[in-house]
Amino acid sequence: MSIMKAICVLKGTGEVTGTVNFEQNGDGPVTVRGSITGLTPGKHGFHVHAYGDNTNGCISAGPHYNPFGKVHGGPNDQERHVGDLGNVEANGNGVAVFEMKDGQLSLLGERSIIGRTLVVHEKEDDLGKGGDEESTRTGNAGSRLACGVIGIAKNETN
Ligand SMILES: [Cu+2]
Ligand SMILES: [Zn+2]
Repeated sequence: MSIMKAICVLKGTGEVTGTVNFEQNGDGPVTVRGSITGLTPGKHGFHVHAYGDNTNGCISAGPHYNPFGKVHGGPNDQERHVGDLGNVEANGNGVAVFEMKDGQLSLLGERSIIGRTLVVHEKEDDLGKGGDEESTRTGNAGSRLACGVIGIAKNETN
């Protein structure tokens, strides 16, 4: 089995910065580990967005990555965008340290997330359960605080 690794450095127009590492063994689930600083305490929506375009900042990354034409959801839902990673939670100092394992992300093949944009949001993602139309598209996660294009990281085989 080969291990594929990817990395993303998050930056925005404000204080929020972070680094996120991705790792996939063969075609298994992707482990996502990272830390983000400069957040307000509490939960913040966290997604892979469709495009690796930051021309006009994080907004150019487009909507959540959704190759199967599904409705927005949470990471543990069947009905979700591939890019829906739920929330990261910042402590009282505004620091979020997290590790998650996701079975829908891939670093390989035609639905690889490499070259797409990772975004952390202003507000909590309601995971599609907010009861309004925006909830089924974005989870009402608000503005995009910081983002970065997911790139190939150094590993054993490259
Ligand atoms: Cu997002
Ligand atoms: Zn979504």
